[in-house]
Amino acid sequence: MADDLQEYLRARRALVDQRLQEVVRAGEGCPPALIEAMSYSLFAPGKRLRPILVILAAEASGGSDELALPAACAVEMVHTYSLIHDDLPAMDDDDLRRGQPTCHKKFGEALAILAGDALLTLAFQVLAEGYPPATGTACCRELASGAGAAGMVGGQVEDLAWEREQLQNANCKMQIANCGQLLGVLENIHARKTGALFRSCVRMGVLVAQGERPGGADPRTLKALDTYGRCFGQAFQITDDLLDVEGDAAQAGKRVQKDADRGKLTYPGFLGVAESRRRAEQLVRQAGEALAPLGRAGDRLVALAQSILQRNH
Ligand code: GRG
Repeated sequence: MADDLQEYLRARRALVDQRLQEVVRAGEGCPPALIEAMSYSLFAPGKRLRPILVILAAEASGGSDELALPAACAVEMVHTYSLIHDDLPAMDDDDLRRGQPTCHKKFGEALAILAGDALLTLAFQVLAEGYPPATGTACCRELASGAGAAGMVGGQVEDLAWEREQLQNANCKMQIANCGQLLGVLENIHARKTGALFRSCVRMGVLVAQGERPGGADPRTLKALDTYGRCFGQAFQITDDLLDVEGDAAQAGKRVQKDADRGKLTYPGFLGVAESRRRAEQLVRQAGEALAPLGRAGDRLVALAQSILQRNH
């Protein structure tokens, strides 16, 4: 299955990249400098994990990769916008992303902000134009809720607030820990900041496959994929935190060893490396169990979840 998965991922990444190229090129009237900044970040070597989740969820729910492509591209554009904005001096202030200088380092802050804005808005245009009205509307709602104020943006706000509070008050962590709430705070922030978009990926996969059925998508399939997405997202975040502690910047394509310096709330910082790894393994098992109702159709999703335990970038 491991070789099969690698081959599958390579082929689907190529499909997604090809469609993304078409989508970005089609922006008639778009200033060339803006296209350049958008493309610079979008086509830097990312793992394309989120679009692949959309495609896999669509295939597991009776759809095809072709059907999933508009939603897959939309979510990658939203993800890339979030990385561009996250790297800005006002947020994480990073110089390196996807193995190259961050968008604002290359093009300046104003153009980087606008490239992120343009990717975010283009994502919803691609959904609206890529599907019949019922499916397009359902996907727009799903992506907006995963990426918006109650999802990724809200999680980012809480993460930044926590970090700033930490820097101002070194005792804050201890006070909360004494109340036994720290793990809950950590999980809540990441469930929104990283997890909500992963959940939207798999839910959109079901919606594109089943959205036009009379009565809409099957609630049992949606629930199974939603639980998978939640566990996958949490396991992914833990492995991301572990990479920051144990990883290598050249391989990861971004700065490492930065979370602790900034007072960031991380799984290894709170649970230790061994317990964090154990927790990630448990979540990957739970992600697989959630897909039991899908039978063999969920096999590739299970293999993808297992593969994040071995990630080095
Ligand atoms: C700015 C609204 C806004 C939100 C930012 C996603 C995010 C929220 C911040 C990114 C910071 C970060 C490192 C979060 C941890 C998890 C994460 C999203 C890692 C990057 O995703 P990968 O590893 O990246 O899938 P690639 O480059 O492979 O696509």
